[in-house]
Amino acid sequence: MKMNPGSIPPILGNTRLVSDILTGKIGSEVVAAGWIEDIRPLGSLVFMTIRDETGVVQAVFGRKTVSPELFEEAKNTPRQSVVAVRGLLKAGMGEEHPIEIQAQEMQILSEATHPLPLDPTGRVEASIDKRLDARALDLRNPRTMAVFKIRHTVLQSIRRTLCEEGFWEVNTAKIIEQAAEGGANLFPFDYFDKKAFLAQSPQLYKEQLTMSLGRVFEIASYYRAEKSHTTRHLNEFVSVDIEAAFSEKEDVMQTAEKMVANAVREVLEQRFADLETLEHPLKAPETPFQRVPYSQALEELNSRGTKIREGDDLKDNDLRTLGEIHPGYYWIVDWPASLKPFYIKRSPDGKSALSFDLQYGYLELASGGRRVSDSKELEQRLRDAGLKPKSFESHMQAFKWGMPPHSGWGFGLDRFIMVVTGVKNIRETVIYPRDQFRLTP
Ligand code: AMO
Repeated sequence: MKMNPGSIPPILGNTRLVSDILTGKIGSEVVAAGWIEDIRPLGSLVFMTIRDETGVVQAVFGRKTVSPELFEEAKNTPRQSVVAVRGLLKAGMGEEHPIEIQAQEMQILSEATHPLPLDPTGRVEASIDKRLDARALDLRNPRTMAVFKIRHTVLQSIRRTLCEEGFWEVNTAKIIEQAAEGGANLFPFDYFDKKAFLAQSPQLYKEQLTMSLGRVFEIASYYRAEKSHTTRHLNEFVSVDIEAAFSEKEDVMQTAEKMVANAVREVLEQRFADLETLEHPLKAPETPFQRVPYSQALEELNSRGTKIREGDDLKDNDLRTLGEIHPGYYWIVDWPASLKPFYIKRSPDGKSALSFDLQYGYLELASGGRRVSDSKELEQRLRDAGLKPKSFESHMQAFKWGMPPHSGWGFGLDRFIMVVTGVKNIRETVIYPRDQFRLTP
């Protein structure tokens, strides 16, 4: 873009992206707009690094090439202020900045007020709580930004894979009257003259949709009123859910494997620099993932000294032990029917559930299975689970209108981002996480 000498044009559009400037022609005039990361006065020069979401560029202000006022301003503008700097591109002096801007003019667009709550360059480490309290500023830290750029790529990849596999993307209601996953962890609120709840999962809706759309997926936030204050639980989390008509559990397990493998491959291809920023040695997984029957998991645990019996659920410690034995992706399959929800179909002998959990080491990433699709069987399963079929009337009626056999799963996106980015706390994978103690920002 050609500019009148001595003026910075209105900063609009993408003409100012640092990534474009860094690939610009030596001698051309550019305007860099972003936040000041660093200012280093060195004799008759001031070096200012300007960062935006695409990278960092260095502007050099020379005592002899700019006015004395601008030279002083360049030295004294508070770090993290938003500025626009106009100048000519020239070859840089150091290795770190092979191209830099010989500054001619600067506009301060918004001055940062110091002291800031944290240092977004990451040189001074801050606790997760401090970072979350100042999340907008924390996102300027290249490490934090890398997590969310990777999350973006994962989401794009997941959508692409599921669309290629013939799934339709849908959006179902999040304000609901009836629990899908049992009543214990619902968030209730007043809905005009009724009581309503926030959805725990799209379970009932996605199953209903298989009778028309066949294969559906949804990526959305869900809400669970659990007081589990751990590094892998949130009260608002994002789940990728699929449901597929005329599918066995093995079919949808393969869909999950494809989705995971594609997402990791695309992150390796497209987000290499972000993985380097995070110092995370991500590796492409081999598919198929190992299938570990629940009974084998019990044997493995018992052989390691854990006393666990058929029918017991796997507790945190058990999953940690299993994670040591199986450090990557694996499935735990054929759970006892008593440990799985009413909508999961039982094996022909009635003992086990046609179900699976996808694990990454100790971390449960997904769960699902073949569903009950017969209305009488569903009614019985509700009663067995101590639930009232009457409360599920609107769901049950769909099962009388021709419900195909179907299978599906729910996949915790935030937990998967932990795996792909290597961060250890789920709060780092969500821009504005919600837990028992956090409602802001
Ligand atoms: P489930 O309750 O196992 O299954 O949830 C599916 C996946 O969602 C993730 N997840 C969570 N992530 C963060 N914080 C939480 N509090 C949280 N709760 C769950 C986990 C989990 O594996 N309707 C079934 C799925 C199905 O059968 O299709 C369901 O909701 O990664």
